[in-house]
Amino acid sequence: MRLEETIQREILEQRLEKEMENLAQKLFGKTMETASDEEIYVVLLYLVKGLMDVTVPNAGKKKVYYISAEFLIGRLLSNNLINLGIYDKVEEILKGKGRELSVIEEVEPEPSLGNGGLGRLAACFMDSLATLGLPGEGIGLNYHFGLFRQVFRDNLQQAEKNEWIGKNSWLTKTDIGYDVFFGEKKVTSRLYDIDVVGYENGVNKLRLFDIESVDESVVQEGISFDKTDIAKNLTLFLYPDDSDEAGQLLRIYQQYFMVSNAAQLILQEMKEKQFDLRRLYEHAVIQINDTHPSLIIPELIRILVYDKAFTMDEAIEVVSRTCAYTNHTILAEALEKWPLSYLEKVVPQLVPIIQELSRRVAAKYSDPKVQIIDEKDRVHMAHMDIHYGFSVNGVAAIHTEILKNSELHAFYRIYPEKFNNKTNGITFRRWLLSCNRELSALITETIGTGYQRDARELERLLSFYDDAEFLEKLAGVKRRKKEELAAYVLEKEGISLDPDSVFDIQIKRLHEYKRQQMNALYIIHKYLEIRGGKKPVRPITFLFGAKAAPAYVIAQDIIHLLLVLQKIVNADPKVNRFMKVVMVENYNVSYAEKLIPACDISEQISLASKEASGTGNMKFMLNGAVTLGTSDGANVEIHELVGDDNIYIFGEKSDQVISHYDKADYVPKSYYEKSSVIREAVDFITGPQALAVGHKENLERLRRELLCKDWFMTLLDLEDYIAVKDRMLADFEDREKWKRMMLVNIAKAGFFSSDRTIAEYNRDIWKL
Ligand code: 26V
Repeated sequence: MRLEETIQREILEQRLEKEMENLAQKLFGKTMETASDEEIYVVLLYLVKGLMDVTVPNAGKKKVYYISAEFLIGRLLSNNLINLGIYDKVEEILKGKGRELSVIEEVEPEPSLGNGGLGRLAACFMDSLATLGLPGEGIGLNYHFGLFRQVFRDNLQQAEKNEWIGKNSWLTKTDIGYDVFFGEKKVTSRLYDIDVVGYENGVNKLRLFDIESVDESVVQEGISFDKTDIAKNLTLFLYPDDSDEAGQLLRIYQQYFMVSNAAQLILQEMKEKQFDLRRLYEHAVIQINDTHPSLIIPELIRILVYDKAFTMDEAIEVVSRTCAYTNHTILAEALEKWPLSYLEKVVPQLVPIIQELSRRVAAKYSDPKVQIIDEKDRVHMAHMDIHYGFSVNGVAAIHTEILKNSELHAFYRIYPEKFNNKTNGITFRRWLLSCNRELSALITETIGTGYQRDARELERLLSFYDDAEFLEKLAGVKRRKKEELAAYVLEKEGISLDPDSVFDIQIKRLHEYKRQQMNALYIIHKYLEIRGGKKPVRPITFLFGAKAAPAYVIAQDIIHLLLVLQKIVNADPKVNRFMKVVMVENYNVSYAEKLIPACDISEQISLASKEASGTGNMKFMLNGAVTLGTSDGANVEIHELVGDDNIYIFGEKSDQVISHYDKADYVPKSYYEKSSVIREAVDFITGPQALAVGHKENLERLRRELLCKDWFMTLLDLEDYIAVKDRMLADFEDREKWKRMMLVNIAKAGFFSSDRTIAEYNRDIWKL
């Protein structure tokens, strides 16, 4: 820091305390000592917003617009304090007034504007863009309730609405708004901004569109509501249940609303800056985050042709040079294909454009696999992105290879130059500095602060591989985080945990391909072993956190099984000294921030080829957990980085799995019949103990699914999973070996900083 900056910082720090007192007085007529926790939170909110207001915006000749239906930003207070460089000072000032910053942080409602990985990635990218000083904006929707709040009743998941926008929030209402037409129907939007401040750098904006006519009172029980009244419900929820036609239509309404606003915002900015629209691509790059914003392509073409006098050829050329597409999944059910008739109903003005785009493709390529409109009159959104964008990227090395060699092979043959890989990353500000202050303090004390700017510097920790004192401190931090989590779980879930047990954690969206059910079968297996007299050397704590889409029946059944196991295991006096099961309620970003630092075993057990990347796997390794995983997504790159000795890999490889699908030769029943271990575990699901606690219908359906379908091949990998997990638990007892594994995982995590990912996007795609 230069002298000038040091002086400025001192002045700022002296003013902070005064400013906080002033705000408390002005807003509540109280002092910092007498204000409530909620009031102090509001004081800090105003303080931070004020500071961000006077921070220099990142600027440049070209800007990236990251359009995404989800930005799972989580709570913002502590991150903003860290990025502004005032966390420690504010904590100290509060301490002087007898207050705890960690307590105040808990007051903040969490904005859950995402389902999982894709939305959380977008939030990490916002942080890294700002930190790298790159001009960029996120564009999305201001969902009033975000993702549902999960409550457990009768061992089943119930969904409730999740309010997060209070009188005081991070949102700043702007005077920007646009008319958006759905055919003849018109709604008027309103833009809200959230400032995103970089780590000791400038600010960018997250721009969330809303409509003022939204009526929160149309939500009846749980999260059900009349899906047809767009003016009232358009931005109420994130991805409402789309199992029926009304739900799917609402989703198209949301998508078009998002991109129409985005297009108008971008074009207005071009006009204000007097940029030549014919060179749009020199000033703007639009990153299409999965296919939810894909309608931006026909919408921009429509505006350029009808309002700006471009020919169709010219409009297509300009738009294609501006838009880039990221693929986040190969799951067929998640690849959007909208019936043309739905688009006719919602956005008839786009239909002729989409038809023209499709005609041009059909005239050039006869392969049915690459058509935009298929023979059933469905519009393949990803296909439109690939033909009419300049870049297609996957999110981990193996995922991009699968795109090129199988899922999108027909496209790869046409456009090999468009395909590129951008392995995901996470922001170390949230997933290390903020959620694990003890670990970051230890790292700083050991190798200095350089790693906070350049995450690769974490590798310097490797020189402490044989340093018993350092390894002991590392284990001490883990122990402390496990104690903290145990206290929190006791308070929230009413279950007491033993911090000396192994903490085995699987937290992620509930989906069959992620195979929480395989972990459940392991738990049953362990339970039966213990009942049979084979006790583990050390108790094991199995922790889960997961929400399931309300319409996803088998996912609900898996949650039910986990809750039933929780009841059975924790109540069994013969067993509960040796194992505990906890499915935490309402898993979200804030809960993740408590679970991840406390983890020993990171469960990343998706069926190989199905998890595009995963990002939880990165957060866990960064916090010193060891991965138990399949060769899938970013696990493959973690494996390459840490080497065979510091990770536990099991299960069939992705090419074997893909070949099972091609040949249709996987028969779960044969695995059941061959192995008594598998049989006993599967049969337990509908055995007398489970039925005494759970519901017959759910449990029978789940067992039948595993035996007769098992689309994601749980039984295929189960025996290998059990063997490798048992070996891992045995290795945990070699404490010196385990601490070294922790060290190597932390030291090698630098590659997974989203600063690296964003630098690569910029180098290869955006060129800002
Ligand atoms: C979407 C849907 C929507 C409708 C019904 C079922 C379904 C199932 C899956 C999805 C996934 C949407 C895409 C997604 O979230 N992908 C995740 O993106 C992360 C960030 O790149 C990545 O780490 C995860 O592996 C990937 O699953």
